[in-house]
Amino acid sequence: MAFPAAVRPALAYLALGSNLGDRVDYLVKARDAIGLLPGCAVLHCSSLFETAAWGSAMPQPDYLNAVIAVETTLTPPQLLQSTLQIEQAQGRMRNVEKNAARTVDIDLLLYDEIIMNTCDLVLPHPRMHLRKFVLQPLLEIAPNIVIPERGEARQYLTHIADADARKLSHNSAWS
Ligand code: PH2
Ligand code: MG
Ligand code: MG
Repeated sequence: MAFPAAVRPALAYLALGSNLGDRVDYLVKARDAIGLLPGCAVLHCSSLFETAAWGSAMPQPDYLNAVIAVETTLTPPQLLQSTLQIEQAQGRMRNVEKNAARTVDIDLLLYDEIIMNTCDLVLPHPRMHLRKFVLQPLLEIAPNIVIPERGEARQYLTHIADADARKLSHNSAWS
């Protein structure tokens, strides 16, 4: 009897951020919703890191940021669509100004070693190596991670002038 080939899951890294409302609650709900997607399992969660809002002309509340490692059989576009739906379900407003404060933001950083560049999705995330709020949590759960076509993620940390993200030690389980 012939069996269909097993689908080898991919390993994706996703960045989560929130700087509005109950930030921990939004991040926990986002992570849990990602874990409930078909063919997805959350393998690792970084600590929560508190970070100054980057890239906004007006003052904004600080962010909580984290990175999670997700095993998935969804394709990159399917995973993107699913994360956009989760953001929307959690009250994320789009079509406001760039870098506006948000209840929750879910960004695809890496998907195996895939390199892609479409109008909806660029992998690896084109700015991930420039942001401490991404690299610090990512390196906590994947210290040797390599960014395709860029090299070891850890080498980029030393070049970034942003203030360090502050790791929240009392909240490593996020609850
Ligand atoms: N996300 C942004 C813009 N600025 N700043 C911090 N500290 N953390 C973020 O996640 C963040 C940001 C756009 O997605
Ligand atoms: Mg973002
Ligand atoms: Mg985003």
